[in-house]
Amino acid sequence: MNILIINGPNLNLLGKREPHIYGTKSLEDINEELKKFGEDNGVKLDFFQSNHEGEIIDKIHQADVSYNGIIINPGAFTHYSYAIRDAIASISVPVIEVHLSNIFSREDFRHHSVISPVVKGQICGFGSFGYKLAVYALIEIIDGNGM
Ligand code: CA2
Repeated sequence: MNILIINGPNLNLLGKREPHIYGTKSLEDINEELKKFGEDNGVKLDFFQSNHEGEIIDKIHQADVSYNGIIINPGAFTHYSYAIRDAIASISVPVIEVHLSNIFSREDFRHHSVISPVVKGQICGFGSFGYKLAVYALIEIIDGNGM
């Protein structure tokens, strides 16, 4: 089973600023931990981060033929990128949306996700553990256990 984890803009700065919101781990630390978690659960995880909307869209299109599922934290694109939403809506593989922070306990503009209506589900507020929860959920979905 192959799963792609996509992180959007500014998430390459994790661990460097705003640790009270996003934690102290760098994206490299998180990905390293997730890679091992994937191996322990029989899943090969690949990682992609970009600060550019078009690159994220290209990756989503490519992933439709090369992966069994996608986990995406679209960063601030969550709140306004109809282009990323359309890209997700155009593919067949299941997608799960993850946010490190609880977007509903923050500023009003973060309460709305234009991505949520076109994904299988959203996980937010559990820090980097949310990516592991998403891997568990995708395993259930891909194995056809009725989610
Ligand atoms: O909680 C999340 O995971 C977010 O997707 C993170 C986005 C934010 O715009 C969303 O509303 C919620 C921002 C990521 C910015 O990451 C930084 C990390 C370290 C320092 C500065 C920004």
